[in-house]
Amino acid sequence: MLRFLTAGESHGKGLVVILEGMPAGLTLDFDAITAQLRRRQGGYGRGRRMAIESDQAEVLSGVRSAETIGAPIALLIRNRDWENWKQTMHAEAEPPPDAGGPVRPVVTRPRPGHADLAGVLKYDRTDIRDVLERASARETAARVAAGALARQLLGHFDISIVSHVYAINGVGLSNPLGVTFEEAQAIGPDSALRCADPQAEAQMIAEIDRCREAGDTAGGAFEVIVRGLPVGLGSYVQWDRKLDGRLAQAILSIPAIKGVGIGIGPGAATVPGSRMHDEIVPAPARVRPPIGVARPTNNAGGLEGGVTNGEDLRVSGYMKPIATLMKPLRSVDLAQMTEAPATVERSDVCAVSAAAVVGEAVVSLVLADAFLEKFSGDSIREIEQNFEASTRRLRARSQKPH
Ligand code: EPS
Repeated sequence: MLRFLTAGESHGKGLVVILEGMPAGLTLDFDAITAQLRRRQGGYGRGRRMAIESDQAEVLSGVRSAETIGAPIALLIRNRDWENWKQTMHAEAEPPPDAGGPVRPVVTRPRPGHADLAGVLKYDRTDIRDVLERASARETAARVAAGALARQLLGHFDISIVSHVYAINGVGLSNPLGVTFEEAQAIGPDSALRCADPQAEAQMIAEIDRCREAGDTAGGAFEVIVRGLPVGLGSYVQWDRKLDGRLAQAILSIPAIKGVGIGIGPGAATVPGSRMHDEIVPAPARVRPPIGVARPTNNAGGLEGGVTNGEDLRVSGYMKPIATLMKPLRSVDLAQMTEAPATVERSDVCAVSAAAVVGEAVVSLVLADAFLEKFSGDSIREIEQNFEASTRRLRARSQKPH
């Protein structure tokens, strides 16, 4: 229903995303796209690159007078750093006459943990730069821009997406489910790490400082929480329609993410059924979702059978430490086939808070796709009618028989 492709290198001219399947008639807020891009750029532990970039998405197509027209929406995010990379990254056979920046040497020493080695072997390249430029997490800016549009579609139906970072290198909160939607929503735009608990955040910041001083890097964990989802997105009837599987693919496609959890996540393997499953109790006054029942707990994270059940959706992502270490690990110089320290490039020490924002974006894209599947229509008006009819049906069946 909703699909997208991105293009662009980290130090190329810019990033492009084409999003297809957005219905016509949605009024877009361009400032809200910029706000999401800014959120992704922030966070304690980011490197000097983020001081250079000030990401902004130019809308190239699919929108007229701030309203979607049903056509593919193309967005362009220019790389400000391009000016310093023209000599190295020009597309033409020869550098253009105005080419700025130094001519950078060929990169031949792959970083353990990066796509460097597998990439040069797969694509038969000699310069690792041909790999690292596209494998770079800079690409996630394009996904955040597309995700900001998906978020606006969901927001039209009162669905809200938030996130919080809860651990860095194992330091922080042990149970993300203890953080409520409201607490995650209250995290301000200037928050250093986007953690809901100030004490835990101070410890996490100290851990990043410790890593930076040691020439090391840090990974961590975040959780995305979604409120207001209708019941019945996704399906159990076929493997590729299960919403938990689709969300897992989206989260694992974020660079450096090595694990994903839904609700209690891997903890589900450690508790008996009586402590795992969320009991069902009558909730006659509940307006949304209009199903007449609620759950005192939400270990399932809002999904049962791969279908949304009306509770908050809770999806966590586990990020490995950044692969560029200032104190490099052992590697091999592929030009000489001799032992050599891995390449050291300007990089981040920790980017978990950025990954959380990317997590929100990819979750928004998957949910908007599932939403359009269930309430499908070419225009917002058509989708509204389908959504309202479904809500009426659910409300009617949740009434007590007289
Ligand atoms: C990245 C390395 C750093 C990060 C970059 C991802 O960039 P640079 O090599 O220019 O210092 O800052 O992330 C971004 C540019 C971004 O927008 O998130 C890497 O090697 O993946």
